[in-house]
Amino acid sequence: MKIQTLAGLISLALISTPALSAGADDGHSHDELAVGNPGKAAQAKRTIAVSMMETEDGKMLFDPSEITAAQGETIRIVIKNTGEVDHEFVMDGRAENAKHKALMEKFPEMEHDDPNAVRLAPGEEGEIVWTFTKAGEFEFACLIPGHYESGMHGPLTVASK
Ligand SMILES: [Cu+2]
Repeated sequence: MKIQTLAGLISLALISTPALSAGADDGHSHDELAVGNPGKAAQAKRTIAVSMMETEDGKMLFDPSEITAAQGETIRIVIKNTGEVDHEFVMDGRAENAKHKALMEKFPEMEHDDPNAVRLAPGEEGEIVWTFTKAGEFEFACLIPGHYESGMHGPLTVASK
């Protein structure tokens, strides 16, 4: 069985738990995440370039190491894997990332196609256009097993209007 989305996997794995994201039970589409929604490229007035890499001393990093957005802002995030192993960029709440990370450890082969995430092979580039609809403290991370612990996470702050 191939599970296409994280939401699908979570619903299978955690049927009895309450909704994971704030958007799940408040009348919005279930695709809406606490961190916001996919945005329209035409509305993006700012681009943030993010690199993902390993260092010679065994760390794994994002550059920049933190991201700040304004509530309501649409940003084009261009992500490049300049390292030598696969990496991913996932934006979510810290608790949601921790759950997702635990699932990745349990199901290392899991494939997902979530709008708030991109997985890239070495040398690849991808992008996410995102509208940060809600203010708060979120996180971007690589949830491939071992990478978070090696340094691949950073704060994503959405400042209220
Ligand atoms: Cu990684």
